[in-house]
Amino acid sequence: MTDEPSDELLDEIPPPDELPAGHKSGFVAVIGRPNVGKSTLMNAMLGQKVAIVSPKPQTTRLRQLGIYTREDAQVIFVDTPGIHNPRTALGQFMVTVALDALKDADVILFVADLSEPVTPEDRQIADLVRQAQSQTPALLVLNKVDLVGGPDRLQRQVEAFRALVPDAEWLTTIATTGEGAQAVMDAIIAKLPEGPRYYPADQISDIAVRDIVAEIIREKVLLNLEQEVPHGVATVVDEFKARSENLTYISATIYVERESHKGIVIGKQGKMLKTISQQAREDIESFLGTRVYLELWVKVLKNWRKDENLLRRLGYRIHRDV
Ligand SMILES: Nc1nc2c(ncn2[C@@H]2O[C@H](COP(=O)(O)OP(=O)(O)OP(=O)(O)O)[C@@H](O)[C@H]2O)c(=O)[nH]1
Ligand SMILES: [Mg+2]
Repeated sequence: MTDEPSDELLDEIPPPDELPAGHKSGFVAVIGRPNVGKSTLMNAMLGQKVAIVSPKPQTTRLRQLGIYTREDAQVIFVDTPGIHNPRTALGQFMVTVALDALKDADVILFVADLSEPVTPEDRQIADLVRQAQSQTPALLVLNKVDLVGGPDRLQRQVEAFRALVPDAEWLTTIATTGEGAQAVMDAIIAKLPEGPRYYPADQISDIAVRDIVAEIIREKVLLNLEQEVPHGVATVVDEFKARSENLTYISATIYVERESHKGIVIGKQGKMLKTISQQAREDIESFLGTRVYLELWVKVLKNWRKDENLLRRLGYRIHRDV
């Protein structure tokens, strides 16, 4: 036995120099308008929670990889922020992130919410997908089938969405239960080109552990607070220390845009912050596999969403290889 679990995992999958003939790999851009279930679907296909999820639109802000490795294939999902008409520098950044992922993709996964009527945003995204299709195969995933209603509406909805990208293969899913996720994975692998394993077999994401921790804290803010506040919230982990094998000390800051929002996040006698902290700590503990001592601070950073310098300071940067 070794204390490094990665070694055990690697034992099950052959090393890169012994990949079977015909090994497939590539990048899958997961795109769609906000709140359709892109991150939930990616987590379902990976069988692990890599990306945070919430009922509020514009939950995902950063491009985030979810890496799935099996013996004969490696699928690298690129979860992206929902494509929408941006009103702030943050929104503009998020849409750029999504469009960049589309350019580099080997397969496009266009996710739509089958329970809602087709929106202008769905049409805009469909235009992009159709343009890309001459070079990149696309799959249309019709999610939230459980919320559609009777068979007549189901058929009408499927037809309306299929008409957006008539040449794309389509599938239906319930991302929250994982129904249909395996079929989507199989359809993706069938479309991937042959290629090497780009990432080690035990790597599930490209985002640093402390950034995942910051995202978990932001998820709890999103889940507990009403519409206006969470969209102006950014979270940063300031300190992350293993105090012992079994205890991790984490200090993090929740940035808000206004003084009044600070009071809301803290709540009466600190109650709201306590709830956020408890829920975050539980998730971080199961993610890290250690006990966690979590210290949270709330600070005001006026109008950070409109300020490009502050955006960069908070980690919202476009990464370009060239
Ligand atoms: N009933 C139902 N709810 C779903 C399904 N898939 C996702 N949801 C819910 O829809 C909400 C949005 O899910 P997300 O995965 O955060 O959506 P997203 O497309 O990543 O959203 P952004 O990151 O904001 O672009 C969450 O509350 C999910 O639990 C589904 O198949 N059925
Ligand atoms: Mg998301």
